[in-house]
Amino acid sequence: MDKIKAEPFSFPVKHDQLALVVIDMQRDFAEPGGFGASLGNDVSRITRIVPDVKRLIEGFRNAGLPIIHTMECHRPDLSDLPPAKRDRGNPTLRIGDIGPMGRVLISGEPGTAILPELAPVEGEVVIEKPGKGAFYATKLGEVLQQRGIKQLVFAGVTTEVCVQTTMREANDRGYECLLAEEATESYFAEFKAAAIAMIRAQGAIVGWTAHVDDILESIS
Ligand code: TIU
Repeated sequence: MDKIKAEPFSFPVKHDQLALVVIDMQRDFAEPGGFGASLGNDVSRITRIVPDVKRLIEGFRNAGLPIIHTMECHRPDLSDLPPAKRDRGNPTLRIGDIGPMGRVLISGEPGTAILPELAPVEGEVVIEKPGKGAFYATKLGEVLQQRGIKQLVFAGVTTEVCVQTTMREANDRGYECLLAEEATESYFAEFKAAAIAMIRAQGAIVGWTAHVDDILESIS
């Protein structure tokens, strides 16, 4: 059996069941004027991981392995936006408001798009999701089942919000999950470190973590 060097122990990779899931690498989380910035965050932390996310995407593309991109966003009529989500906190812009990149986190708006360097290509799955987790109110589970995918490598943002929520949802559904450490980021360095530590604690209670180089070496 092939293994990827990982923590807390090697990841038992099955190449015919493996896919990459890139979570929410959208302008709204990475550029000034978007949703992440409206919450008071330093968005430059997010742009720094783009080269590593890109390396991972290109590695999966070159290996002919499936890639799934997710986008956190809502319908223009806000029918999938619970008031409890819209009204939480004190952002400068709320979801659905008009900002410098169009309506914040609304499907089809310029700011909602995936960063151009990481844009999906034909044949890759794009899942629009109204929640932090990518399984809630989406077709992700069916897509994975139809394709026989049982192992997921995760990249994207933010580590402790949408990435970790989706990993927990996937773990409960029986998927083996591996987080690519350099290809995920948080607005808070200590939250990224804590999320990585809690995911792989207790014998990989939520999943494994590995370096991008070790993942790429295994699939090339
Ligand atoms: N994609 C994602 O993580 N959505 C967030 O709102 N993250 C924050 O950290 N705010």
